[in-house]
Amino acid sequence: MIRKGTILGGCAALLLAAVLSGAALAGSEDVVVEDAWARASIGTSRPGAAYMTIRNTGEEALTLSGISTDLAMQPEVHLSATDARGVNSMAPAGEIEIAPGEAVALEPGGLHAMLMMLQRPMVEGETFDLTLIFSDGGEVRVEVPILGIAARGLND
Ligand SMILES: [Cu+2]
Repeated sequence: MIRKGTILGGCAALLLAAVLSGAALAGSEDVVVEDAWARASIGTSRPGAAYMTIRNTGEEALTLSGISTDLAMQPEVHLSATDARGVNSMAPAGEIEIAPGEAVALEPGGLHAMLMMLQRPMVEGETFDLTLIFSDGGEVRVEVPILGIAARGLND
């Protein structure tokens, strides 16, 4: 599994701080992932993207700090935006806090799991594993089904 040094370092520092202060860690076991899906790719020259709803059913805020998958060399959570002139762009979303009882939607046109440097084509009908990494050091593995190349959502 590929993890960035900064994320690892951040986790270690956070864990240490939590242990030293005796604070309870917000549990990534409280994470429920719903409706994960991705679109088939044409080969591997363009990045892929995955979408899902990440729900925090716990009592404390959770922070999504990164993602990993062996499907892509450089997986990253991105945020798409359209400016006043109608120009689309996207950028790394950074850390994403999910309040207790709230959910964050990764969906076309907004937040998405960007899968850069695909290691193999994303083939319709197959699945791949994506791991959500939280700032408490917890990880949640998600099995993502790959839909057709023109899919706009799970039921569409
Ligand atoms: Cu992106």
